[in-house]
Order: sequence, then structure tokens, then C-alpha cells
Amino acid sequence: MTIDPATLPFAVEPGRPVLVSHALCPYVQRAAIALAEKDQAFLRVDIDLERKPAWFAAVSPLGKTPVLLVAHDDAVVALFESAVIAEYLDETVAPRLHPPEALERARHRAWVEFASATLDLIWRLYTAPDEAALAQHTQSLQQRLRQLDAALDPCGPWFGGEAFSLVDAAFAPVFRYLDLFETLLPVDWLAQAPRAAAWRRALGQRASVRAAVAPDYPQRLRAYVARQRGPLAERAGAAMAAS
Ligand SMILES: N[C@@H](CCC(=O)N[C@@H](CS)C(=O)NCC(=O)O)C(=O)O
Repeated sequence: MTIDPATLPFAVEPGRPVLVSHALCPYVQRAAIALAEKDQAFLRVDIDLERKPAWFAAVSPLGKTPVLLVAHDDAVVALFESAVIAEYLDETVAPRLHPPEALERARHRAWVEFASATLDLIWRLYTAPDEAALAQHTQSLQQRLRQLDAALDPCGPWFGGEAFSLVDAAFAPVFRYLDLFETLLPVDWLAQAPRAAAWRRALGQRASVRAAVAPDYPQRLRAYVARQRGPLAERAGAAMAAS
């Protein structure tokens, strides 16, 4: 999709793509982590998804973040969908984050899809309408994390072993939700997933992962969850009131 740069309220310069973002979006974090791992300069433009600016409709056909805007000739090309953005970056900016071997690369793509399905489940969990639904989604998420554990490289520290990959970028935002949920629910999410627990710790230390959100992300995420309906939202609201 080609955009007239004059319609945008910021410049998209050659060699400095623009990541159109939302402060809490886990899919944005994937792209931000990939950009940082590649040491690629970029401008991050956060928008309010509840009040989308007019120019956003032209760059995002699905009305979703992330979008990567890339200068091309005299125009700007808008890439949407986090997996597409990550793959484009991986093909054009070193170092490669995908494994070199086709079968292993396909396996990694499959686990990026698994990360997206896990994010859907997390959304169902924090919008669960009652305690029974919350308990059911909690169990489902624990089961997902056990499946993930079994797919991890036994030696770590990353999903595929020694090399940080796009699967690592896809799961780092998943673990950020657990940081909040642990404060609201008496659940040990990774009790039966020891490799995933170690992986989560390693991701939490990674500079690219830390830089993918602002310092006030935990408070903003809690406030966002508190604005939803259901038992987890109520717990988040109570925790905010107590702090
Ligand atoms: N499949 C998309 C999912 C992106 C997505 O769901 N983004 C959310 C924010 S995290 C969004 O923009 N939702 C639209 C809205 O809230 O109006 C991707 O991987 O990029």
C-alpha cells in the first residue's frame, strides 16, 4: 500500500522506518523487539486506538497496530500485520533472526502463530465474564504454557537455543501479561513449565525486550485491564485503589 508522505503528520525518512504503535499492544512489541535486535533506527509513533487519527485509516486497512511505514522512492509503503513486518525486517536487515534451515524456520513460524493464539486466550482471560470462565481460561493458559515448555530448546536460553529469534520476540509480550496476572490471581503459571520459567527470566533481562515498552507500562496495563468487565478487571481495579 503506497501512501503520499504529505498526508502524514511526521516524516518517514529513508533508513528510518516509522513504527505506528499503541503503548500496550503486544503485536507492536514484536516489531519493536525485532527492530532493536537489528539495531535499526526507527521512529515510534504511538496512537490512541480509541480515538484513531484520520491518517491512520489510510495506512492500516484493518485499523490495527502495528504498521511499519517504509520510505520507498518518493512515496511511503505501509506494511501491516506483525508477522509480515517481522519477516520483512528479517529479510532486509541483518542479523537474521529466523533460523537458516527451512524446516526449523517453518517450525519457528508455527510457534509465532501459537504465540498469537495464546494472546487471544489471554484476552479471553482478562475479559472473562464470571469466575467460572476465568477458572476455565486460567486452566487453558496453564495448559498452553506446558505445551510451550515441551517445544523449547532444552538448553536455552532462547526458544531455539543459543540464537535469539522471532519466536522470542513473539513470546516476550505474552510473559508481560503474566507479570500482572500474578499480582491479581493466586496462580503459579509456570509451576509445571520449568524451561518456560527460565526462558521468561532470560527474556525479562534482554535489552530489546525491556525497551519495547515505556517504564509506566505495568501501571497502564493494570489500568487498561481494570477498565474491562469481569472478575479480573474488578481485581485490577481494587489493586489500583489500594496502591
Ligand atoms: N494480527 C495482527 C493483530 C494486531 C492487533 O490485534 N492489534 C490491536 C492492538 S494490540 C489493534 O490494533 N486492535 C484494533 C483496535 O483496538 O481498534 C498482528 O499480528 O499485527
